[in-house]
Formats: sequence, structure tokens, C-alpha cells
Amino acid sequence: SNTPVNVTVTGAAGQIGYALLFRIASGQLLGPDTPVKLRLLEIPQGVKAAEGTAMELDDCAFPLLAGIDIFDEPNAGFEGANVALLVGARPRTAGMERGDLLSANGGIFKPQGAAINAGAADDIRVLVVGNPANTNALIAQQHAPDVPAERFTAMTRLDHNRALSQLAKKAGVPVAEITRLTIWGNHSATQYPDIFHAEIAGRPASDVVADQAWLEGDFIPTVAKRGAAIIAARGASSAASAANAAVDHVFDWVNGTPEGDWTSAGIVSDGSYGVPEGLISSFPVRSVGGRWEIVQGLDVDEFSRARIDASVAELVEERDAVRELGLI
Ligand code: NAX
Repeated sequence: SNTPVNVTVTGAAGQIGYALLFRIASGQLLGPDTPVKLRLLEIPQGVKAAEGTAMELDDCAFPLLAGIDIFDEPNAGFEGANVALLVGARPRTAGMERGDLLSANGGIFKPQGAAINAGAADDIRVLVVGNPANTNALIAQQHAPDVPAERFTAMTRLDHNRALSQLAKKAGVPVAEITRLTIWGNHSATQYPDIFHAEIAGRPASDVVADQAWLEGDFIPTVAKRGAAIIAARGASSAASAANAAVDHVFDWVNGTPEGDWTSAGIVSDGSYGVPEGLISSFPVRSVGGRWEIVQGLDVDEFSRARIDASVAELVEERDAVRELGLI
């Protein structure tokens, strides 16, 4: 259809925002036939920089970009939003305890959830990128009681893509030959990148890389600590790769996952695989008819069980902490 889709991006003046907005405006988020209207939400101190980015977006003359508006107040920012990318968050700074971090982010994601509830379009889809992404998504979801809970998701696609790339390198194959990888649990160092159901050119990955020492000593920690390695190398946290993952997540959500494959996303648990109902945890997911579905019936061996449980336990702790703080 030719009706523009309203896409709200928070943290629009940040480094992920700068990498993300041009890709959305070029048509990569929703496809080459869908015009977009951008709604940039920033805090007041970020508005001037967002205006600068909007000038550059204008200067690209993107045929699909139907307009750009800038806001510093969430109710206005989410008005009529069809897609919301919640990127802006309060980072952990030196000396900050977990409770401080969760409180600061509660102060952002609570009003944003309420604003989405009040004014977003009926088909709103929300992706939370800002950390702690799963718990920030839970806070927003809990403050949007009129929006179906399944519309709130947290990004683990960057972890998924990192895992694809590491496995492809190990196997010496192009990334496109790897399917059915899964990131389970929290977008944090406890996440579990699972290759037990993965396939390499249609063969079980375990036939190609049957190396438990590599799996435990190299693959899992490399994927889980990749964010820190990027900071150490680049002097700044992942930005273009995070933006790319957000584009992948929303594109697949809207357009479907490829036949025979699946991806990873933080979605509201229905109790599958022993993950407590209501937590926003990463699962193997397919997108069918515009909705995420958890891939069912996968065998989970003892090794995987312990790792999934450890990451889910961290999500339970975060949920309990935000409950105690009165944020949900
Ligand atoms: P930046 O600090 O460059 O940008 C954040 C922007 O958000 C700033 O412009 C700030 O003014 C704005 N902001 C803060 N509070 C806001 C509010 N209440 N409403 C609107 N805007 C607000 O951070 P950047 O590098 O872009 O990262 C953004 C977030 O993504 C961080 O929380 C980061 O930890 C998280 N990440 C998540 C990843 C994931 O895989 N889920 C990976 C990359 C990234 O680390």
C-alpha cells in the first residue's frame, strides 16, 4: 500500500540511531514498496543533534521517506506509531548498582509503555534495543495493558548474527549456509548461543564442528562477550551491527522468516521450554503471518538445559528487582 508506515525511533541522536535511520529511510526496514514517516524521539538535550540527522536524511532524497518529525515527549513521539524502535536508554556508568540502572531505565520505559498504550496504532510492533533490553521491554509491556503483549519484543538478533558469523568462520562456509541457530535467554553475558539444532548446508552442525572444547571455551564466550570486545577494539559500543540487527528483526517480523529456518528474538514467554510465562526471553522463533511463534519440540539436552536455566534465572532476578522497585 502507499500509505506511509509511522516508525518511531527513540534515542535518534545516538550512535545506533545514526546508523539506523538511513537504513529505515532507504526502505530496508519494511521493504522497497513501503513509504515510511519517521518520528524521532529524543530527550530535550538530544533534539538539536536529531535535527542535524534529519537534515542529512533530507539530503539523501530517499524516495520512500514521506516525512520526519522530531519530539522530546513520549506521548507525541508514539502517536500513531506502527513500528517503535526503543533504542534510547540509560547506560550503566561507573559505580552504578543494578538497582540504580533498573530504576533509571524504569523512568524511561514506564512512560514510553504508557505512551504506546495511549496513542500508538492498533498494529503497533515494538522492538526494544536499549539495555537491559529484555527487562526494559517487560517494563514497557507492563504499562501498555491494551496492547497485545506479543507486540513487545527485545533484541537478541545481534547475538544471533554474531553466532552465525562465528560458526560460519569455524566451519569455513559462507554465513548463508548456516540455519537454525538459537540464542536463548537474556541479552547479556548469560545468553546461550545454541548450535545443537543448527545446520550447515543442511547437515547437522555437530557433524561439521564436533568440538566440545571449541564450543565451551571459544564459541559461547566469544558470542556472549562480543559487545565488550567491540568496545575494546573500537572505543565505542556496537552501533552499525546493532542497527543492522534491528532492521533484520523488524523486516522478518513483518515479512516472515525463510522457509525451513528460524531466528532468535526476545518475546513474551508462553511457558515454552520451562521459561516462566510472561518473561521476555530469547527463543528460537519463526515469523508467520506477521506474528512471532516459538519453534516447538526441540530436544534440550543437559548441557543446553543448564545454560538456558542460568540465563532465565537472571531474567527472573531482573523481573523481581523491577517489581520490588515498583516499576511493574
Ligand atoms: P548513545 O548513548 O549513543 O545514544 C542513546 C541516545 O538515547 C542518546 O542520544 C540519548 O539522548 C537518547 N535518550 C536517552 N534517554 C532517552 C529517552 N528517555 N527518550 C528518548 N531518547 C533518549 O547509545 P547507543 O550506542 O546508540 O546505544 C543505545 C542503547 O542500545 C544502549 O542502551 C545500548 O546498551 C544498547 N545496545 C543494545 C544492543 C542489543 O543487542 N540489544 C547492542 C548494542 C547496544 O549496546
